Amino acid sequence: MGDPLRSGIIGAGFIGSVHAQAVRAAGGVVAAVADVTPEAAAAAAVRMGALAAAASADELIESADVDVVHICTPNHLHAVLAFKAISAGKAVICEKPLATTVADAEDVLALARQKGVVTGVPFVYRYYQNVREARMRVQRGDVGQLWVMHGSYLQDWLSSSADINWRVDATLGGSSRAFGDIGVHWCDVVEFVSGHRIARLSAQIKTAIASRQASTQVTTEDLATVQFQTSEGAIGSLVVSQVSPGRKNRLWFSIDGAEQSIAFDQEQPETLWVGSRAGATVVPRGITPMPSASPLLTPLPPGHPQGYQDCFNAFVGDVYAAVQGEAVDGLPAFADGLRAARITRAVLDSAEQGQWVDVPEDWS
Ligand code: SOE
Repeated sequence: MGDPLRSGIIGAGFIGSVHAQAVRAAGGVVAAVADVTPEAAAAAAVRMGALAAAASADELIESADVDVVHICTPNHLHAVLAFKAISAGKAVICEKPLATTVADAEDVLALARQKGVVTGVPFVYRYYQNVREARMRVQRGDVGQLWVMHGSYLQDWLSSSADINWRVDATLGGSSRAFGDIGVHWCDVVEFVSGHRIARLSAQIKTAIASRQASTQVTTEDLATVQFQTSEGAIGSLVVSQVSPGRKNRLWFSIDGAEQSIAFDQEQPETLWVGSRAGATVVPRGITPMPSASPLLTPLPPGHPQGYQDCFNAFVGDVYAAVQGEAVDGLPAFADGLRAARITRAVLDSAEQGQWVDVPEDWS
């Protein structure tokens, strides 16, 4: 084992702290934190247990003490900071969306490939052990020919007009909010499990709450519904909402095929539902041996619940393993960030034009 990797975290909100814990779980060191002001960074460094506070994001990126840059800022800064970090030769973990436009996401991915740096985008729902179990079962052929994939991703933290967040403002969050923030997670995990690609879609979007607190007219959507076709011949549908009272972080999907249906609920991740004509089984996490799976995916024995932070830890562990030259299966990287940007663009275009839209295929 070499020296521990040293991370620099830009942005010290809720998700920045999740990254800091994951860095430590991966055996790394939180070397520096940057935030909106040097004072905020100094306070965050204490709170997050970082070795130093950087005066600015630029200083952190240029620091010789930082190997991996974690971008945890509001969305409009993602691409510009990723560009700088890649140019400085750093490995980069960038929160989603990788960029608020497809063109920027393409440019950032192209530069990362040119410079040969390791990248990651935290589509962390891939790291639930039962998501890997579902993927293995689909790959093994248990589900048979896949016919339909359906589900939803529902939250309620923006369901009152008193709720406000920078994501609501398109200049900070990007032109899509509910779909760009959480709909892309659903698409990523369902494509990951099924192996299918969303090829065409028809979407509608709605801003349920037109003004929030003193904020002027809200332009970003609270709701999206999407129906789609995959390039492998299945069909599907998805409901996305950040205004569904009582739904906290309910990502749920079902993939139904000729032999079985298989369903996963992010809020009940210890079990996987597997149905057939003969009956249904609730499969506990961790009972199927998966010899090739990384130990990061199985942090604790069955019956000791795996949670969101565990998934994040496993994701960062995979990025750090890749930086150290290990081959990693299923790591969500900048190509997946570009894929999400393209699907988001297609959703907005379809909703605006009132027609079906193709999603560009390339996601290699
Ligand atoms: C807020 O909607 C949020 O924190 C997202 O940004 C995350 O990606 C999602 O995992 C949980 O909800």
